[in-house]
Amino acid sequence: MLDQATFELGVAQWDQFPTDERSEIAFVGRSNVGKSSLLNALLGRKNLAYTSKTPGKTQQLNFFRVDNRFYAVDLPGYGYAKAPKSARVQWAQLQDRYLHEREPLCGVVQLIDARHPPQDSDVSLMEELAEESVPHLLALTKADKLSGNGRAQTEHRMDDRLADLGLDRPVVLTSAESNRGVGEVRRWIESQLNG
Ligand SMILES: Nc1nc2c(ncn2[C@@H]2O[C@H](COP(=O)(O)OP(=O)(O)OP(=O)(O)O)[C@@H](O)[C@H]2O)c(=O)[nH]1
Ligand SMILES: [Mg+2]
Repeated sequence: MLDQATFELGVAQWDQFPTDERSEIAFVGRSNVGKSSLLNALLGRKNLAYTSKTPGKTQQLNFFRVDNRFYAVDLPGYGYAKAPKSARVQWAQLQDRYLHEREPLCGVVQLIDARHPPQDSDVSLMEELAEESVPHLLALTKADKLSGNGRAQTEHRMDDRLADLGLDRPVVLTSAESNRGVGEVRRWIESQLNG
């Protein structure tokens, strides 16, 4: 389960997506939230997806073929003010279209930094995903940076926010450093693939 992973291709525009109809699980979230790191942790690999301290590392939709069974798709982060505006607009449009129209997409893992309340851009993505029927998991990242109290607070805060929005979504506290929550996210992915 989630054993063999290889980089398949990077996609910068709509006509470059794979055509083999394997299921896809997408990883979305603000720039620097830890998408590429969580993906590596899930796949048990150190550096399959490139990570960086500097936001804006992932600049295209990167497809990783897992167990010859599905694609894990690492998306460029949103909310990164330093990238050229034209590039940001292009990523945003491609991400929107991908999340709304892509047939093989069978699950979206949305990452939010556990240390901060969800930002406006996080909430708008939550609302946008709610318009689609695609299953949606919230992964709160970098939980290793919080105390036990902080972790409990962040979970409550997310539950309250979801209740305000009238949404019911699974929430997992994760850390790519300590591997907290990684098994739980893996199981969620498995159940979307089997469902
Ligand atoms: N302490 C801690 N740091 C983390 C964790 N996950 C990621 N980081 C750090 O956060 C920074 C950004 O991680 P990335 O995985 O590159 O983030 P990303 O969301 O893919 O970023 P973009 O590709 O720029 O959108 C890196 O310095 C990581 O080492 C975590 O669970 N705990
Ligand atoms: Mg990345």
